[in-house]
Amino acid sequence: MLRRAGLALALVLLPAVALADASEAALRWFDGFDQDKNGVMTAEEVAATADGLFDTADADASGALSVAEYIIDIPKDDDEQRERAQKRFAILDRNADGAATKEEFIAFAQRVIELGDTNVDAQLSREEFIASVTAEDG
Ligand SMILES: [Ca+2]
Ligand SMILES: [Ca+2]
Ligand SMILES: [Ca+2]
Repeated sequence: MLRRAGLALALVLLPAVALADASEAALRWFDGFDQDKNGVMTAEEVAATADGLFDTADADASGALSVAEYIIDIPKDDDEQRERAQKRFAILDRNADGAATKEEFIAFAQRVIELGDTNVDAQLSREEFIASVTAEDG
């Protein structure tokens, strides 16, 4: 359960992702966080990435993403993708106030690190990440 949650959590942070290439998208997601490209993702990198992402996606500079801002890259006629993205947004928006704050986003990404960090060094390596998103339940 926990291992599958890793992929689910990763996808929550990627609004516009087709399920078919989920693993590839998850790796892109990881590389996006690994800002110094050393193959390891840290909480510090998560926070820095969240800053950049919110600067880009937060169109009205409210300090939080609305569902409209979250799904902005998904074509308007792609109802299935929009519905999935809206479900992911609801997971991200933990207190369900209709706004995904940077704090909520960071808390989420940190959970991904914790779930995948099998050697408990407070860092998520690319190998740990791959293992956590590709593992099947036993
Ligand atoms: Ca890194
Ligand atoms: Ca919220
Ligand atoms: Ca680790």
